[in-house]
Amino acid sequence: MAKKPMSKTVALMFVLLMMVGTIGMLVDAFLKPSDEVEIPQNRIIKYKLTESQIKELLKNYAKDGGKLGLHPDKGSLPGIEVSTGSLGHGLSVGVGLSLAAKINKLSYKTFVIIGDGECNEGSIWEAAIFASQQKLDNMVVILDYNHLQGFGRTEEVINLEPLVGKWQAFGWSVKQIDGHNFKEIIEAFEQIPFKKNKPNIIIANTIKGKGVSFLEDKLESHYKKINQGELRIALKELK
Ligand SMILES: Cc1ncc(C[n+]2csc(CCOP(=O)(O)OP(=O)(O)O)c2C)c(N)n1
Ligand SMILES: [Mg+2]
Repeated sequence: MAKKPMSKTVALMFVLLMMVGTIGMLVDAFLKPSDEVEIPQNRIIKYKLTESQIKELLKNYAKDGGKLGLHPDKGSLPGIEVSTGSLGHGLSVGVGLSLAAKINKLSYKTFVIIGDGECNEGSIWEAAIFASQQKLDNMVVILDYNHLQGFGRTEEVINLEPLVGKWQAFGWSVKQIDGHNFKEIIEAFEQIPFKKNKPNIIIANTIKGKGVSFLEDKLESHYKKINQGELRIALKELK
């Protein structure tokens, strides 16, 4: 038996993931401090990297043979349980894990972060229909609604509106929050499941690159590599 309090660190992790525009997937159990649940040991992500290991990873970032690729690669590093990065795949994997929890009567929840541009993928909607048919109220999606994707504004590429109505029509229980507000993030997590037998989606309204003046809400921030001078400015602005 493992006891797992919900922590602000976890919420911070989600915010950071959203800020850097990462589409990732985490499987874990979020519980009120008084709750207890049996979490399968192989689902608990435990790892800590030393400073020199981090430096080594960054030195070989996105290089042939490097462990830290542009997209998460299963097996390259501890904690990366599935390869994602091809938009639209993570949700299907997450839905499968949620279904497995139901079948095996395990109490973990599955959290999947998806982007608004990622919702252009048909596989997102296929997974969404399946999750509601299976009544996966242990499934939580956080949709990073920053209105930007790789090559344009979401409204101009493929407009998702009315977004709340779409997810509701697909059988999900929807909550909208300010994705930069810790209080709202934590409150939303604490209310899961929003409704019995319905999968949950948190639509997090965000601003891409928030906090860094030359990246904030800028299309070019997506593929931009910042230089040393810009790095100094960014770090100063984020303090
Ligand atoms: C199937 C697929 N098509 C295209 C890409 C290239 N691509 C990577 S990120 C991205 C934009 C994603 O936009 P969004 O989901 O809104 O994420 P954000 O950049 O806002 O974090 C694109 C088109 C990809 N990774 N996978
Ligand atoms: Mg986006």
